[in-house]
Amino acid sequence: MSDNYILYKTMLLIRRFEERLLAEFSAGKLVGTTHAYIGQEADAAGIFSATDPDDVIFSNHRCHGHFLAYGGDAYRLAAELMGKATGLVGGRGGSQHIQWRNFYSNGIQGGIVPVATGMALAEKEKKTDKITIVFIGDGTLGEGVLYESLNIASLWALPLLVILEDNHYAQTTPAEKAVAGSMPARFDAFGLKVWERDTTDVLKIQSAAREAIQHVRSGIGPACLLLHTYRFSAHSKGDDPRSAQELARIRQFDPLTVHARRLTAAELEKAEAEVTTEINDAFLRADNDPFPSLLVERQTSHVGRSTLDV
Ligand SMILES: Cc1ncc(C[n+]2csc(CCOP(=O)(O)OP(=O)(O)O)c2C)c(N)n1
Ligand SMILES: [Mg+2]
Repeated sequence: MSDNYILYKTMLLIRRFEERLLAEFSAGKLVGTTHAYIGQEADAAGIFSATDPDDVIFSNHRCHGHFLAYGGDAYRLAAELMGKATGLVGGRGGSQHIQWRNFYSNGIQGGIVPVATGMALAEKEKKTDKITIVFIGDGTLGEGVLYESLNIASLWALPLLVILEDNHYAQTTPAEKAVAGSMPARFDAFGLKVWERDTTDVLKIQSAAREAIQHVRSGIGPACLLLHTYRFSAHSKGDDPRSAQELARIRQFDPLTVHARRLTAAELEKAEAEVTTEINDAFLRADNDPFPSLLVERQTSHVGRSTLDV
């Protein structure tokens, strides 16, 4: 299989997973809310084609695309989103709080950045060559803890790569109403080298990611990969202030269409068939799985035991 095919299939898997997820949400099958990655697929596919399997990943509330591109299992993710016992974290984390191998996500904006910085310090102390990658959005540039973390990461030359996905909105607030000055200057001020790309072409993102990752892995210090992108769906469910014209305009940058030109018709058909089977199997299996038992948890937890003893 060619690299172009793998990149396309990764993006298609994310797209079809998220489309199915939105349908399942509307059918009342999901627990909690969900944030779809539709439109941003080239970021995840490009970045994770450039990482090492042992690198440590911290994702945010919009984590499904990152997780699938990391190599995560669509079935275990679907089960988690449905609150099933077979989910990634036993059905307790839902859409925003998942963990598998070296992949962690957290829904508190910016909250995961100091944790990622600490993980980068740990790996440096252990003298591994793992780097730590943390994903944030443009709206998270307003969180002060980001800058405390950048300061320490730079002073201590930590192997931390901050990936800023600027999709131009934080929920319903356009970035120009929330972010003063220049985005790259905020990282430059702390001495981080910045790779900035305004593209939905997965190959361009892959090559920028390779450079930024190589820089961080070499031990020079932290860096930032700033990717301007577009999200096509609402922030979570139904909260979308954008006009039909704006949505039509950004749809022209669909990363799947951009990359599809590099594949044959037979390859496109094959990718679609394989992904459809994988998604159907994942959701069908997850739907049939049991919910976790609350009773078992009460009897085995400390609080549960003392309550029962009283
Ligand atoms: C500390 C904190 N404040 C508010 C929220 C609610 N919230 C969830 S996502 C979001 C917008 C995030 O925007 P951005 O960082 O640009 O990421 P995007 O959703 O665009 O991917 C907000 C306000 C939160 N999760 N955490
Ligand atoms: Mg945003």
